[in-house]
Amino acid sequence: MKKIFYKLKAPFIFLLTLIFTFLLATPVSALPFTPYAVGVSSATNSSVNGWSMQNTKFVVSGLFDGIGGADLAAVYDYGNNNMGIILLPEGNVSQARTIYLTGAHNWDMQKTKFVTAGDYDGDLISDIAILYDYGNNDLGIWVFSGGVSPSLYYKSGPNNWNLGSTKFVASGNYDGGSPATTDITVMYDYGNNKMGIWNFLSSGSSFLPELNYYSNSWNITSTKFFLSYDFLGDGYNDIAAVYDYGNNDMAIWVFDADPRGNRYIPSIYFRSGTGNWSLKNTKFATIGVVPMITMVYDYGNNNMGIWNFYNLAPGSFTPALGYISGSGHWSVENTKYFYDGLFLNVDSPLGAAAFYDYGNSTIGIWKFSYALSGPPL
Ligand SMILES: [Ca+2]
Ligand SMILES: [Ca+2]
Ligand SMILES: [Ca+2]
Repeated sequence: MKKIFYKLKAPFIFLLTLIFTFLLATPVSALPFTPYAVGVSSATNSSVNGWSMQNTKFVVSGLFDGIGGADLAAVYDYGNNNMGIILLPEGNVSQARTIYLTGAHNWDMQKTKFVTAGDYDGDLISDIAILYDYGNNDLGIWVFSGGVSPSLYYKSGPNNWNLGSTKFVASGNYDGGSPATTDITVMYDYGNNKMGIWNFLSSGSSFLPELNYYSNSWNITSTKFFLSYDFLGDGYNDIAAVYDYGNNDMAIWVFDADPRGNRYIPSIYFRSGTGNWSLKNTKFATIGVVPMITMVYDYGNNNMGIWNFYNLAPGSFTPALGYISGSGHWSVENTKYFYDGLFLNVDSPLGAAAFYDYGNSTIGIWKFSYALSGPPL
């Protein structure tokens, strides 16, 4: 199946580009992404001896082994309450190895609610943070640093934190500081359109929660994506929230981090207008290093598009189609995770990676190398 991806014909792509340009009334520049596969696992050739997508509960990206480019890491359910972390160096399936196992009866996968990655202890190697539900509204945040035992950075205590009301979690350095420790930012639903953005500020060994934004007119069920990035380039990670106004009208809000004022200042950077963007068809949104927000769009008929929203000027995003597979070439439904930027490609430091489920215990990691100049197709 994978070979069909190489058979895309340029005129076909050009025609599709024209069609979608017309349909979306959005500017389309050159197509800067070229996909290639870096590994496909199977029961016979994978070092992890087969791969169950069903047991893959979370996948995060980061610089986990300190070598080369960014890696992927999967939080994997081995059964019997045994949780493992599998490292995929630079996304290479053939080099996948389990780097941590809790051991049987030591970890309840059902209570593992959110997984995110960042450098929480400031040693320049990415760590994995897991938000764990102890029941009775008692939240624990465990940090797994490379090669060492996990450490409980935070525990709210009973009746202090409802994980059911915790809707989005992202990692980013909200407050700057030295060493630069990554903090965890969450969007919390207080009900009745009341929303709060909390930061769990990292000291390097613990988290201190702080409420930095509160709104009584924000509908969390209309919020589709929540991303952390320093859009304004002042050293403090801002938040982008992708919001559905209905009637295929989408907006990207940016919450400008102002840690010296213990607050965020929100504004709309992009709004598609009615009939121009379906968030139901938008499966992933991620951050690029250009800087940009990248979204994976399902056109139906196994036709997948990658859109880049470039943050070229303060206060705005400019959308451009980065890649389109063509009908019958890519199932968005089978695409389970998608990551952008973060040096995922060693040979091309800007790119994206998709975690693709072929069924029958076979996964593929597809990379999209990014070229700033010239269309490769
Ligand atoms: Ca670290
Ligand atoms: Ca910090
Ligand atoms: Ca900022």
